Amino acid sequence: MKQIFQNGLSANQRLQFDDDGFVLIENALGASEIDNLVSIADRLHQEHLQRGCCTPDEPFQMRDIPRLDKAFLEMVTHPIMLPLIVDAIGFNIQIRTSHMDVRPPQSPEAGEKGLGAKDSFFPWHSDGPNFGWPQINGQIPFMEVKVGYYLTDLAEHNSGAICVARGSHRESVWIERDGETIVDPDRVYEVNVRPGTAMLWRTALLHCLTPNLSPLTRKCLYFGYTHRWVRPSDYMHQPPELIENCNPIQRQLLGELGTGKANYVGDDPSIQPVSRFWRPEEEDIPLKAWAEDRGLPQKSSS
Ligand SMILES: O=C(O)CCC(=O)C(=O)O
Repeated sequence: MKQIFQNGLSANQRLQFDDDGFVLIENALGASEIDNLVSIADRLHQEHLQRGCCTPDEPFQMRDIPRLDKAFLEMVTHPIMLPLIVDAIGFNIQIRTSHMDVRPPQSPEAGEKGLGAKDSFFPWHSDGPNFGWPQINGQIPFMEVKVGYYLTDLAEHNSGAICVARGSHRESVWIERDGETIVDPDRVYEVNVRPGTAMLWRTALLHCLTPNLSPLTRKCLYFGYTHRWVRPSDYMHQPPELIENCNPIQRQLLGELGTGKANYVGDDPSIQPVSRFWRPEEEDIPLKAWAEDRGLPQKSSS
């Protein structure tokens, strides 16, 4: 199947991103990209199994993944997804978090609790810091998008796919049923997709996982992009040897200013204190010119 390069979200994708809170991009990854990413995930998983850090039947996650392999670093600026990300949230962004998830098949008991129930293996939640994001009239402002890249087949019900509650970023989707508070089943979308599909989604959306009752181990990658003035959650600074080999856009997305080699924060004696995360100079924000070249908007969505 053909990979389609877009210069931003289409009108329908924009509507779905605003209303439902997510869009799916089929064939975001080509067959050889998928094979390469799966082999990296398998290698990292094997290394941890050999060190006894996890057992074969346990879910395995690694975070801050651009430092783990060059192919993961390159996913940060994936040519199909970056125009959509920048169109959705703007160019003044960086990676807040990233993770690789490997979820082996589970026993049937994992399916006995209600989907996303509090006592299930993966309850409904939206992503946020301890003590929560600020809220406006009960809603979380648009703080962040994530891209999920699905590397294995999740087309079947209960194959460990993520479920999102449509529209839960803009209104409550909780209802009472049989004495329990549940997410309205009409709002639940099980992301049953083929390998190579990507999902661009607002992390304010409620999400949970179906149990993996399939015979396949589920493998996927996530990259969360937030405004530059929010602190990353997976790192303070990336290792200098990683930054050294990055291009300027990768450096921006990995949270650095300028070349990443100097202290750019708070060192201007004429304006004290100053932070270039708030007041970026041209060299701090190469994604701005990149976005302008593509006619992408200057402002984030709401
Ligand atoms: O799809 C997954 O494995 C987990 C997704 C999730 O909870 C997240 O990215 O915050």
